[in-house]
Amino acid sequence: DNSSTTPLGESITLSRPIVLGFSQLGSESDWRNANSLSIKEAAKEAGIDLLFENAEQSQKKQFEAIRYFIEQKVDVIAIAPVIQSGWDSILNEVQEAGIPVIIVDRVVDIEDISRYVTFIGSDFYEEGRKAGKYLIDKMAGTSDPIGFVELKGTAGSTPSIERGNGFQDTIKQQDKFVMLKSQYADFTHEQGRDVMRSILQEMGSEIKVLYAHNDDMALGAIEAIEEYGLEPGKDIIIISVDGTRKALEKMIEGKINFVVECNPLLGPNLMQVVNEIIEGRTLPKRIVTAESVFTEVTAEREVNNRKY
Ligand code: GZL
Repeated sequence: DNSSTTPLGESITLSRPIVLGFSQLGSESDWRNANSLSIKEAAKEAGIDLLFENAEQSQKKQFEAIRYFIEQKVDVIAIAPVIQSGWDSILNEVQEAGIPVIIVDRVVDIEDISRYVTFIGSDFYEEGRKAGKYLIDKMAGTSDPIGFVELKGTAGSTPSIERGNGFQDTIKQQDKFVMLKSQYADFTHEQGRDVMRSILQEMGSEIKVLYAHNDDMALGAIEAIEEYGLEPGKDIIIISVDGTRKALEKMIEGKINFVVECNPLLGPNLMQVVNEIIEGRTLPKRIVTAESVFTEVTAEREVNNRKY
């Protein structure tokens, strides 16, 4: 059985499975779908009853899901917040209901961080830095101006903000890199393709590099680049983030040059934290997920291991 701590710190004993309400932000990408599957599988493994609500990238729907969890008197609420802002009042409501909160994947910008127990997610700034360092190494031999395009993820989301900052901070040390365009494409394949199509119409021949904040947008952009008549991975160097199977397959075809891994398999970590909260344990405020990078060489070895 499980013991849970009430806001007053007393411990009570649960003689039933723990109930976790999880507000998932959407199903916009392969990464997101792998993340959802990992959480569902891990809940089953752990014997935790999971109430799973998909907000289809709507913060308003996330609020509705969270109010539903409060009504259902779940034991713990986990949230993957679509954007960083706007969370203070809903988290005050959860606090008043006495339900502990775990933030997953992306970050919330709130006044009082005591509103959540811990944040489990990647260091997106570091992911951006890894992408920038690769580009600096790749272009070390030339001093000619290098025009690049950036496809950004969901506006106001932690991965988009931080992957942008990490990348720009790293390459701005060399003024040969010229940002031609930096546009949002919301982490989706379709918007990656459509936004890249219009950028190519405007300045196709000047583009030497594409930095996409996730694989789905990179894969969409590759379609647009090939339609336009250029060779992705050769005429335009392509750098992406996530490390999905589809991206590694494109890398093996030579159409993507570098992929920074962003690990979606947060399920087991999340369930561990849920159990520890119910047991009344104290937790670190931040749990960083382990991740690496992929090059043409490692893609070959890794591609068949990818679960997503
Ligand atoms: C990153 C996650 C991002 C992925 C995208 O942790 O929030 O959202 O990089 C996904 O693929 O859409």
